[in-house]
Amino acid sequence: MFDLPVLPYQYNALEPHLDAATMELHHSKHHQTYVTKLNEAIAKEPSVTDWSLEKLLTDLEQVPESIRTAVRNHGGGHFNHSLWWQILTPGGSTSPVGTLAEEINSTFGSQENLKTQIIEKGSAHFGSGWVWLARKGSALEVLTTVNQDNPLSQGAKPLLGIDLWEHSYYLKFQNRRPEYLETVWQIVNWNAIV
Ligand code: MN3
Repeated sequence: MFDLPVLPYQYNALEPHLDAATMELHHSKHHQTYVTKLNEAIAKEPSVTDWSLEKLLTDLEQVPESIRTAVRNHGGGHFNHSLWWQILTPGGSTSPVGTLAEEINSTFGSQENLKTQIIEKGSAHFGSGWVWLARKGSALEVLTTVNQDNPLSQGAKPLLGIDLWEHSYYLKFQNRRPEYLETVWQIVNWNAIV
């Protein structure tokens, strides 16, 4: 059984960047639905009931076909949103530090260049999905996935993910996805990203 995680802050804590109404709907309705539907799917296949969420997504091709699409969508939704709440913090935190800061500089040239890539790729992504900073082998990369797909299923480890679904920003930003991405960048919790 998977559970909806408790947010590490109040629904209004990310104001004025992300509004309380969006946060409450996103957590208590959207994320809860992913958890509920993931549990319904897992209940049908005892062979995977003791698998961790990471294993379900990493070894997605070994998940029984009868529930694979449900695990992909709702397991992905549960994992992605659990990470999402963790990588945000009121007012943002310090810039990347230590090894990650060095890796970002050597891969992208600067933290500013990483931000530019995230915003460009996130803005250009068609429809719903996520934009990621992920680690594949020893390399960092920026990529997008469709729907609730996760880099784990593509052999990469997600470090930072930004939700591109309209439910994440439409109440406040309407169609202005680049402005939303720029705003999210200001409240990233770099202390949570390793
Ligand atoms: Mn979402």
